[in-house]
Amino acid sequence: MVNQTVPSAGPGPAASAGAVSETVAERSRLWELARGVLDGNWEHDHTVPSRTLYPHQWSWDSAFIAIGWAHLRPDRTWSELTSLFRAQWRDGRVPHIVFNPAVSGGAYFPGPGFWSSDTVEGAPPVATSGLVQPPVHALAAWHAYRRMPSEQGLAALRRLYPHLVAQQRYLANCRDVGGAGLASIVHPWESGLDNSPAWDAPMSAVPAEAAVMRAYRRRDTVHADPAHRPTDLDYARYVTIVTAYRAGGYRDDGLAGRHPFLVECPLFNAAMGASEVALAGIAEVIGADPGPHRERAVRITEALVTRLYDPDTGTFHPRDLRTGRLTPARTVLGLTPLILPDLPARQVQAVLAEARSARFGLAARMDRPLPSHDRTATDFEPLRYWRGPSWLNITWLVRRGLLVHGHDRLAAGLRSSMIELVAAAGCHEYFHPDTGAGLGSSAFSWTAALLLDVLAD
Ligand code: 2M8
Repeated sequence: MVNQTVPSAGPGPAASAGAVSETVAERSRLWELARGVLDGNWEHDHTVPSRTLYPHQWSWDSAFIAIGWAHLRPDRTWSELTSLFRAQWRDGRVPHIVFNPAVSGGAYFPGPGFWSSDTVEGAPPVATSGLVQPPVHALAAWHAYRRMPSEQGLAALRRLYPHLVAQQRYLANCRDVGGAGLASIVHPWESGLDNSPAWDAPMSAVPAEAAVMRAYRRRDTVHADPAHRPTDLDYARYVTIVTAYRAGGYRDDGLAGRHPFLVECPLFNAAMGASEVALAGIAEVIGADPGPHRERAVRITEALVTRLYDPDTGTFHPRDLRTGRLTPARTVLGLTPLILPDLPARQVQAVLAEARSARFGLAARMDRPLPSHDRTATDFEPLRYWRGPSWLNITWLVRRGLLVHGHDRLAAGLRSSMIELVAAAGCHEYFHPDTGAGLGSSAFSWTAALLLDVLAD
């Protein structure tokens, strides 16, 4: 793999308190491993999450990946985000998949033909999905810039700023189905945690039968163990929900009366709030007004606390707008509002207690990685995707949240845990939450990218 640029950051100094054997040699080995994954997944102007499972561009993957490139090739940070936002729809939505026309339409299900974005007014010339993903992009752009400030980065921020603002405006104006200042997701794929137990309650109301999938060919189960992936019944419901949204031309007006899945997600809205904080930072360096972004961040945080915090469980839960109720599962989604700097002390303390409990096992020295679901729950599944396994992007976000609120020792526990996972198993897509064994794709981009980011700390 050719790489003409010498990393300006590099793996950094060896050893930090509580870390795994962070010798210079080991850090260099991990650095090169991660670099190899990102280089191998680079595709002319973006990075695929995985060559096999996900051969196109994914929205929130690109945001995390952009952070990793800042440590190797900052030019690629900006190329990654620029190529994604080139596919932004006229209404401001940033599609969750941008299809590479050079890749066969059958390589991924559901492919471009299923989404039919070309028939929709306001969609870009390139084929995309019609859904979105958690808006972590402003957060990522700002984080990457602060990691590696440069004239090129500043110019990129200037170009990206109006697009990032339009992305937030779309969510605030078109997706506030509940009318309380939070954005709703219209599909579990929009959460990024596709088959999380968080969606079991709202998904059970979506009319579908597993037999629906006989009409389609899933591609994910060709590359990954079906026992680790969402079930056919999950997929039947995924298809049913997209079909309903697509039938309305992916329009958002009147969703409350007609759409089968409408949920306010804590992670999605925490990302939206944290991105307003990041936009305030960006606005300051490019000479725009940070005030409105700060105000919006405060309002989103307030709405999140009012709507999604449950004082009885002491954590955040998604709200199902079809029933008006909070969904009962205690998943890792509940910990992610920590990324909001204005989260009140009461909620910070409650979420910390939840994170440190046997459910998630957060500690300054983790004995096992952070799971995606409550380990003590009867429906905890250590192998199945977002129903138990550990993921580095979520661990990275929770770690950021801990740093934002000054819990450096706990943040160090997560950092060590991330490094240990990759040191032992490689840059896997996700990891067994007990043994740390690598699962899913073995050369996964956001794992590599976020490993680089924590190694550089
Ligand atoms: C997974 O989601 C896609 C659908 O978007 C899939 O399963 O085919 C999720 O892990 C999601 O968070 C991620 O962005 C995507 C690509 O890595 O894969």
